[in-house]
Amino acid sequence: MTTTPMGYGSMHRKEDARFLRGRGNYVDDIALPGMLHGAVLRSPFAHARIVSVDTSAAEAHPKVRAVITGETLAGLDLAWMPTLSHDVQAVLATDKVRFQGQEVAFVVAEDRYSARDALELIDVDYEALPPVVDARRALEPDAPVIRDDVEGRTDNHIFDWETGDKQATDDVFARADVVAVQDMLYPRVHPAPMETCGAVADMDPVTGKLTVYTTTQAPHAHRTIYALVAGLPEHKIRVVSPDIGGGFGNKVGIYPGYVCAVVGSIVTGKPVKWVEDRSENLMSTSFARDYHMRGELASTKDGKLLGIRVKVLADHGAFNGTAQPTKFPAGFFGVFTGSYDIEAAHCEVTGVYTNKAPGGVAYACSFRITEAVYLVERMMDVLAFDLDLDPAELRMKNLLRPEQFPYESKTGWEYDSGDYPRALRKALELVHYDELRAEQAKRREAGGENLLGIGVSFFTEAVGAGPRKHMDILGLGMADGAELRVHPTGKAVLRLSCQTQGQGHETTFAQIVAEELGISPDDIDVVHGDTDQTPFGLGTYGSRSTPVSGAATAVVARRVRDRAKIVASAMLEVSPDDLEWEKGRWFVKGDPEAGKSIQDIAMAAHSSLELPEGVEGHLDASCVYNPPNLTYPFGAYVCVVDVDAGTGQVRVRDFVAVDDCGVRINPMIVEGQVHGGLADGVGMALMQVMAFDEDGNHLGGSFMDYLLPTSMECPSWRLGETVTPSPHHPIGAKGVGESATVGSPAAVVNAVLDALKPYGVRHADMPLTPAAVWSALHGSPLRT
Ligand code: PCD
Repeated sequence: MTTTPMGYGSMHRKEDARFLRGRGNYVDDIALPGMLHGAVLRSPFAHARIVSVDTSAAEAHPKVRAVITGETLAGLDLAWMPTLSHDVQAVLATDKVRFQGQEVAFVVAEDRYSARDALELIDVDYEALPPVVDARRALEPDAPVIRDDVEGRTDNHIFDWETGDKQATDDVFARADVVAVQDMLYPRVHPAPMETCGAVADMDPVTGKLTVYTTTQAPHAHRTIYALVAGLPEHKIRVVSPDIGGGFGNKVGIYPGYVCAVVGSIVTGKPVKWVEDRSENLMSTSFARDYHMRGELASTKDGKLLGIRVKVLADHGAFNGTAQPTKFPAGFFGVFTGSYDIEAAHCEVTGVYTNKAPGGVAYACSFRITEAVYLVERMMDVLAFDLDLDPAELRMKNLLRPEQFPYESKTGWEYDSGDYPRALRKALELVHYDELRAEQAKRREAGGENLLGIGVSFFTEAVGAGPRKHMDILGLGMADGAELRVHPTGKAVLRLSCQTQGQGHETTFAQIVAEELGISPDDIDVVHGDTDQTPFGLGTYGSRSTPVSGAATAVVARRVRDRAKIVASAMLEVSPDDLEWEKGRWFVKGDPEAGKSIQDIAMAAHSSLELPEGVEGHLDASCVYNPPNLTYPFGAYVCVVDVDAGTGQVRVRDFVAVDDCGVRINPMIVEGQVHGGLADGVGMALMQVMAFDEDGNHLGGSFMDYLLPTSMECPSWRLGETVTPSPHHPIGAKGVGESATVGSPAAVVNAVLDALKPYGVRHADMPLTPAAVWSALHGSPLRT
C-alpha cells in the first residue's frame, strides 16, 4: 500500500490527510461573520394540545434576536413541510405536539448559551392528551386520533400495501407438509451518527442568495425541496454539505431545525447556526425499523421451501416521514423472499401513526431491506428448529442456483447475478463449521452453563436506487450526474452529485477514473457536496453511490477516453480506427512505440493542434446515468457466540463474513465498510432499542441508555469474498456500504438462539440483552 495503484486496489483514503490532522471541516466548524445561534424548544409531552405559547420573556433576553413559533411560521406558510413520503410534518407545532421532543419554538441569539438559556423563558401551556405508544393500539377503534390536523381523519391508519400473489401463496401453503409461523419485532433503533445534525443558513439580503451549509446526504434534493417549500428560486439556493461525520440514513431528510435556521437568517438578516445535541438527535431525528412482523414459511417435511407469507405492522411515528421511493410505501421490503428458490410469496404491510418521532429512515439499509432479510433469515432458523435440520444445510438446499440468474423473484425483483452456494460454502469453511458443530455437541453432552451457539445468515440486497422508470423520491427521478474535466497538464477534476459521509468517495471515485484513463488517483480531485459545483443527482444512501454515481463516473471517463482517441489520431496522423487503448495511452495498432499518453493528449487537446472537422477540443465530458436495474450484492455470514446460561451474557467469539459486491474498487475500503456494518449488527442484535414508557416518554435519549457497540463487544472480524460482477454495471461493481448491517443481525440472533436450542427456545426478540436471554431461558416451557 505504499504506492498508489493506477486504478483499483487497496490504497489509503486521500481524505485521511485532512481527517488525521484534525483539519476536517464539519458544519459546526463553520463560523461566518456576524453569525447568530439557534436553539429549539422541544415538547416534554408525547401528545398534548398547545393552548398558548408566551415568548415575551425570551424576547426580552438581552442577547436574543428573534423567537420563532409555529404561529410565526404559519404566517409565512411554513409551519408544515412535506415529508419524503408525501405526508406533511410540523416544522414548529401549531395545534398539538405529537411526540416527545417535537419542535415547538426556535430562539435565535448572539451565542449558543444564550439561545439555550432563553428556551427556558418560553412559557408553553399544554393540555396533555392520551398518547398512543403501541402500534397495535393505534389501530383500535377507540385509539386517540394523532393526526387530526388532516381534515376528516378519524383513525391512525396510514396505508395498506401488498405484494406477491396471494392466491398462489395460499395454494402452496394448503399443500405444504409443514408451516412454520413466528411473530417477531424488529425494534425501533437509531442510526446515531457520530456527528449530530445541524445547519448554518446564510441569506444574503443583497443578492437574495441563500446558502445552507448542512449535514445532508442529498444536497441537490435538499436544494430542490427548499425551493419548492419556501418558494425561493432554485438558482438562488446553494446547499453545501461539508465533511459529514457519519450519515447512516440519519441525514437524508430535512429536519425542522434546518428550516428554522433558514427562517432565522431571513428574519435577522444574519447567518444562523443550529446544531443539535446528542439527546435531540436520538429523540427527534429519523429512527429506523419498528416493524412488527409475522412470518410464515411453507415447506415439505424434508425442508424444501414452497412459500412465504408475511404480515407487517409498521410503526411510522407521528408523521409519515419514511425515506423511500414513492411507489414503495414499505421500501424494498418486497425483497422478503430473500436468497431462496420459492414457489410463491405474498406480504401485506400496514402503516400506522403513533406518538413517536417520525422518520423510518433506512438506517444502513436500502429502504427496509434489513427488516426483510432479518425476517426471512430468522424464519429459516425457525423452520430448521421445527424440522430439526441443520440451518446451514437447510439454506444450502434452498438457495438460488447460479444458473437461475438473472432471477426474477416472486415479487417482481430482478436479481442481476449471483453464485450463492459458493459464498455459503466459503463461509462455512472459513469458520470451520463442522468442527464447531462437533464442539457444540460435546458441550451439550457435558452439560453446564457455557453454551455454544452458531448462527448462519445469508442475505441478498437490492441497492443502487434506481431506475427512473421504477422509482422517484418526491417526484425526483433517481439518475445521477457526473462531470469530468481534464486540465492541459493531464490532471483531472471529477464532479459528483453524491456525497461522502466517511465512505471514502474522494479516493474510490478517483480510482474509477484512474482505472479508465490511467491517470493516478492522486492527480484526480473529487468535488462533491456543493450544489453550485456539481451536477444534479439524488445523493448518497441505499448504497447507491457506486451503483449509480460510480457508473456515471466510469461512463464519463470513457467519454473522455473517446475524445482523447480523436485527438490522439490527429497527433499521430492515423485514423482513430487504427488506435488501440492500453491503460494511460492510445497507440497505433501493431506499432506500440507510436503512442501518446493521456497527459500528452490532454495538452494537445488544449493546444493549436489542428483537429478534424467538428471536433471541439478539450477532453471534458459529462454524463447522466440512469441505472437499468438495481445491483444485488449478497453474502454469507456465520456468527459464533458463547452464552452464559447463568447470567444471560452473550459474547461474540467469532464472526465470518463472506461478501460479494461484484468488482471491488478499493478492497481495503470495502473491508472497512463491512467491519462497520458488522459492529452495527452486534449493536442491534444485542444492545439497542429506542424504548418508550406508556406515556410516550423516550427512554433512550443518551448513550448511557442507547448503547453503541465498541471494540469490547466485537470480535476480530474475519472476512472472505467472492466476486460475481454485476452484468449491467459498467465496471461490474455492486454497492456494499450497508451489506453487513443488513446481513449481520440475523446471524447474531440465530447464533444466540442456536445456543439456547436445547432449552426449547425457538425465538426471542432483539435486543438480546442478558435480561432478555435469561428470561427466554427461564420462560421456556421445555426447560429441562
Ligand atoms: N466500494 C468499493 N467497491 C465496491 C463497492 C463499494 O470500493 N464494489 C466503496 C465505494 O466506492 C465507497 C464505499 O465502498 O467508497 C461504499 O460504497 P457504496 O456501497 O456505493 O455506498 P455509498 O452510497 O457510497 O455509501 C452509502 C452507505 C450507506 S447508505 C450507509 S447507511 C453507510 C455506508 O455507506 N453510511 C456510512 N457506510 C458508511 N461509512 C461511513 N464511514 N459513514 C457512513 O455514514 Mo444509508 O441509506 O444512508 O441508511
